[in-house]
Amino acid sequence: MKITAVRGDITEQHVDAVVNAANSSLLGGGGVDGAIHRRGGKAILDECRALRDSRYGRGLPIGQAVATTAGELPARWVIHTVGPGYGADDRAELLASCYRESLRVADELGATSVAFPAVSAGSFGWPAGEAARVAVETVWAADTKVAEARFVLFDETVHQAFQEAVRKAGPTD
Ligand code: AR6
Repeated sequence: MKITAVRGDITEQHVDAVVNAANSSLLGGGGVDGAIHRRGGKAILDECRALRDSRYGRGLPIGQAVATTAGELPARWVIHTVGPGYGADDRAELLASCYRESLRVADELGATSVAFPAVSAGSFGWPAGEAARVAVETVWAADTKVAEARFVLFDETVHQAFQEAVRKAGPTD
């Protein structure tokens, strides 16, 4: 798998699927979530509402992932996942689960290129270095057909942390 860490805006990525750092409500919020719903338009929110009505009446649990259309975004799908807050006891396992489950959903969709944000590294309070290590190690070790994982980071410090984690993971192709 080719793994890269680029600085940019996740809503502008031309990939099969972009991952959203959502919350359990699936009804939007700030950060990446706000940007995806703003740029992607109403179709995404409509599908999220339908998912709440059908499968996730109690909300999408932390560490799980579910897909919707990508509306007006250049991608084909949005994969919504809910990261753990930094205080959670089993936070590293839950964050790893976000990436593993997102890749599992990508495989179900037949998506082979996926853009990830730094899940939990914003409102949810994770230090960039720890968030990057869990993210890159998990994606690197995943059993998946996804051929390209692109981490898209908004802030330079977070970008540097992910670049460092990718470098430590060794050559990717
Ligand atoms: N593209 C890429 N990265 C971005 C973008 C963007 N357009 N916008 C922000 N980031 P966050 P979390 C970076 O807070 O910590 C929401 O309200 C940001 O700088 O989006 O998982 C949800 O509804 C940070 O490095 O996600 C939840 O309630 C990283 O993306 C909660 O926040 C993640 O920050 C989720 O918190």
